[in-house]
Amino acid sequence: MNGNRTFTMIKPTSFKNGDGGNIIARIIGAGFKIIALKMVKLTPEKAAQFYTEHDGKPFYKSLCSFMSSGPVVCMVLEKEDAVEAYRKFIGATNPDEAAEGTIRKLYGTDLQQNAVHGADSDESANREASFFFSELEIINY
Ligand code: IDP
Ligand code: MG
Repeated sequence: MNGNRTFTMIKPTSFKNGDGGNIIARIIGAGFKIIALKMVKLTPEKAAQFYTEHDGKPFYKSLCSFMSSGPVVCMVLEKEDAVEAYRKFIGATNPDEAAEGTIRKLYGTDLQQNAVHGADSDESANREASFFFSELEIINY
């Protein structure tokens, strides 16, 4: 059975551009319940820790530098089959390949600045939620 929680971040450029509010409104409109939310500015080291699975890939350093270039908005979301539903909602990694109406298609500008992060498995969702939030900060309705 799939879990009902996922983790997401609004990436620095989308927040800087003023798209944060619209993205959050769309997330809520699509039926995801926000059960944790905070804004943080990562250091390059913290970003590297968060994206450790990509260590060694050609885009790793640039990704960590980008993700620490400004504030990100972190959220834990609840919905049935949350991870899969959210990945579908945000669209493909590359905004050019993302389906019409998805967050990355609407707000992403290139492969790196693709508007939002979305966890890729229940295991990642749990790890990523714990990376940013304590138990007290995740609301149990
Ligand atoms: P995902 O965000 O759809 O799960 P991942 O493959 O996990 O995609 O990559 C993490 C992030 O790294 C992407 O969201 C994107 O910002 C960036 N990224 C992935 N592949 C490339 C690339 O080939 N060039 C530049 N940035 C990339
Ligand atoms: Mg990923």
